[in-house]
Amino acid sequence: MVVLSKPAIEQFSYIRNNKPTTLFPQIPLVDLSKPDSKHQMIKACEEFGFFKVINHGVPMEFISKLESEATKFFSLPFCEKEKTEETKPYGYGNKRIGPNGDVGWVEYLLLTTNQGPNLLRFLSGENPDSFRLALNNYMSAVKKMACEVLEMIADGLKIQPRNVLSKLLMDEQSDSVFRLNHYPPCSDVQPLNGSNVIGFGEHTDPQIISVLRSNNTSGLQISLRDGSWISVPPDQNSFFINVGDSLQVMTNGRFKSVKHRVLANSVKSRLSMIYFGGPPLSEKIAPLPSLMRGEQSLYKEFTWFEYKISAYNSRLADNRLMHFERI
Ligand code: GA4
Repeated sequence: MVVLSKPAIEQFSYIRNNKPTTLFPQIPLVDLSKPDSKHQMIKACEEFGFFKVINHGVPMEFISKLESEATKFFSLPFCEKEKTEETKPYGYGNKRIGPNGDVGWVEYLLLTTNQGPNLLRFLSGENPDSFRLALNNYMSAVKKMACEVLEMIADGLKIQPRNVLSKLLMDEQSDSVFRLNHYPPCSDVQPLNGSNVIGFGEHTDPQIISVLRSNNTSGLQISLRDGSWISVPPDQNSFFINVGDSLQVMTNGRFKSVKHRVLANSVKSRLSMIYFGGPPLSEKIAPLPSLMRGEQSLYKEFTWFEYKISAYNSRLADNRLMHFERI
């Protein structure tokens, strides 16, 4: 069993398992092979900023290969995993999330996606080539699916050209990132009665769109508009799509970036893989003109670089868009 390095229990936050206050709503489900999927996506992005996709076209062999490579990687001794530390924030991380004091019951590997042959050069372990191949195959397939989703969203919003959003992910300079999160079971930390240890604290994703897949372990929760939290039943054969802060701005607030968090499981390990589709650093993040119909922008103009700098000066749970809203 993998245990995270020296947990100082007081560092971790706990969440009381409060009973649901609202009727448990269904997580929106979008079948990518259905003709009306674009309309369902728009509705889900407006209501939840979150939905699940099936018939996604990502080959199962890519998914299971990466899952088994990642499992092997996280089972290595700490001193081996540590060797893959890169220039912050990239590489291997353990408990510490971001530079400003956030911690979670999690270890992870954070990678840039657009480094060509240089990609993952720092990976160590028993068979780094096979891990690299699995990562590259998975990331390309998931990026393709993310672009299809963004093109369907553009169609659903009746904006042209339909690649207005997907081209930002396809750009050679796109600042997209990829994250493997491993949440070991936390049986050695005694959860207070009826409470859970936080694996990854509440936050919104800064990018345009995030595509998440996990093994069959629960833990992911999303926050609804009324502030209540609902648990997302795990489904290892599907993907979950999150609206990020940048897409909230590009739709002038019509879509909301979804606040989410992960609770650690006391029995099972959770492994998740997340592709965060982001724009090039120099890209201006502003509402798409064709969506404005005479409206005022809710946001000041800023570049993705400026937003990223500000994000890395924030704590995980902060409302990062607040600084960019017009008063
Ligand atoms: C949240 C989404 C992605 O995991 C991430 C995270 C990043 C990090 O772990 O380095 C951040 C976090 C995330 C938002 C605020 C800042 C930056 C940690 C943190 C405290 C890779 C990202 O892009 O933003």
